[in-house]
Amino acid sequence: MTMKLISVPSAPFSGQKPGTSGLRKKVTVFRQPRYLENFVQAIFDTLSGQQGKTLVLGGDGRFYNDVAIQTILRMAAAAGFGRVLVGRDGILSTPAASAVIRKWQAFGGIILSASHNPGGPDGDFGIKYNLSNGGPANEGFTDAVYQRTQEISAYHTVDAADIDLGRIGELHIGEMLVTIIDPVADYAELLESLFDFERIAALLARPDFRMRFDAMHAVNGPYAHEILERRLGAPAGTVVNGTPLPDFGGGHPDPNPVYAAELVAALADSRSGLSFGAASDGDGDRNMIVGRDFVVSPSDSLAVIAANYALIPGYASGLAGVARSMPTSCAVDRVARELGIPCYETPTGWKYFGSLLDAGKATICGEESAGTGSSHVREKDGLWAVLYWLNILAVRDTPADVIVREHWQRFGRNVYSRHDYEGIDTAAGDRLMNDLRARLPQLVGTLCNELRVAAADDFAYTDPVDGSLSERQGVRILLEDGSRVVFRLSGTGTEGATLRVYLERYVADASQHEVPTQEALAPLIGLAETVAQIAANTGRKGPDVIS
Ligand code: VG1
Ligand code: CO
Repeated sequence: MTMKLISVPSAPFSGQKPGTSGLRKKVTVFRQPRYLENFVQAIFDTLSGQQGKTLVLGGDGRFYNDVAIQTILRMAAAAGFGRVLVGRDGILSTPAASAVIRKWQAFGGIILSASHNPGGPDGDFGIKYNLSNGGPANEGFTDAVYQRTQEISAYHTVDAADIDLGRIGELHIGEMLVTIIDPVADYAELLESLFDFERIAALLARPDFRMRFDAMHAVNGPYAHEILERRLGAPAGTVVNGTPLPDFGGGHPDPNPVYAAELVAALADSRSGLSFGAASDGDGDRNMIVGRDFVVSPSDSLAVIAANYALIPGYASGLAGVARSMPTSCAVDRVARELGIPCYETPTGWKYFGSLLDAGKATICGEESAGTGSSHVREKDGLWAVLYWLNILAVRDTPADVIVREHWQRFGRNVYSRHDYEGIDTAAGDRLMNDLRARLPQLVGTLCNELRVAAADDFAYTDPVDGSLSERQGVRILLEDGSRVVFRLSGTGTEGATLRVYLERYVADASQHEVPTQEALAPLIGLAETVAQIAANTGRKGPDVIS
């Protein structure tokens, strides 16, 4: 059946520039006529060779997901794709989309998500393109898409009605085949191939082990129900907030101590009987690991995961290397040194890990923002991290907090925290960063808040595989004692600017490991204020979120 092609005249919108992870804007912005269409057309115009190929399509189920999916299906038909694999009801978590692209050797994929940002008619929406390796398109591609959005004069679609995505099966839009797939199956099968499910199941069956997984009303609900409760036999009720809602129940689906406070409180209350807690974000790629009265810092989690590779079937043969984003703590560097493997330091954002993973240079990657993952896909993976931890717990028969404390004893503790100032004035954020950049050369060698500055720069990264250069990736102030403070502006927000201040201090002395994090970091917090004049520049007395 051939279908009528329609070209709709359009004109550029300003600001369609992808950030750390795709284009994120308010739903109200995306709902403007031609806004989504322009961006999708710019992606398709930037591609070449998609004729007859397979596209993967799905999203985190947030408000507008359903409308956007139907629009993109019609545009994919007009762009000449031969087939689209779409998750039932338009659902695919970010790591599941990556798994599906890889398994079915698709040409690429479109993921609809604004991740941890709130959803709903007044919330956020987002869209990004992933390449055939299953990973987010690199900067070269996203820059080209942006260029294209600035010169677009029409978008192309076909004359077809919405299709029913509620049932697994095959349909056509014109000549293009639409295959509606179970969003969980391929992903669950992949995780099952990496971890010791029998041993994890035995742990979950123990009367003295009780787990809670908080899906935060976001996309991982169905994944966690299937994997934790059905395949691994965890008792019903292990997964809470497990039904995805278009507005995530009005919350921020961001698994940190502030937005997942309920889970943290439950693990701190001995009457709950819980021994292990975990959560994931809007699109299922971030994770939080909580022991009894103990939130595991994501940077520590990455280090523990790397150090315990030999216990995990999928990794026991060895790690090629590890990689972390620049602001992530150096805890994993110490593990890499001991294992005698390379440790790569990349800019913030998962797209920078892709080339290292593809080239076989790194096996495990992580970010301080609660993202951990491996070469099994090309995205960070929330449930993967949770299963990895469960596998460690099952083999070592040791509570999570003790595992981290023992890790500190062995490697020392990289005390770490991130302070976020959300929704500050954009001009104020830019001014703060520009002032800081201008003063970097003068800072070196000076005594600042009684700490001597050894080096100060704006992080630049040259990809060791393709040689591409990424500049202005965060201002670093490195102190003589090995501590550091990093400043950068978020690239995922949709309102004003968000300033992130990353603080790290290495403490070898085990008798100091239990000093509360913010107390241990107090001199650095003071230094950050002195150097960047945060209060004066932003008008804020303190951070909105401390993680
Ligand atoms: C944040 C995190 C970054 C992460 C990105 C996407 O970016 O800091 O580590 O890769 O979100 O994660 P930014 O630019 O706001 O600091 V997700 O789970 O929002 O796709
Ligand atoms: Co996410």
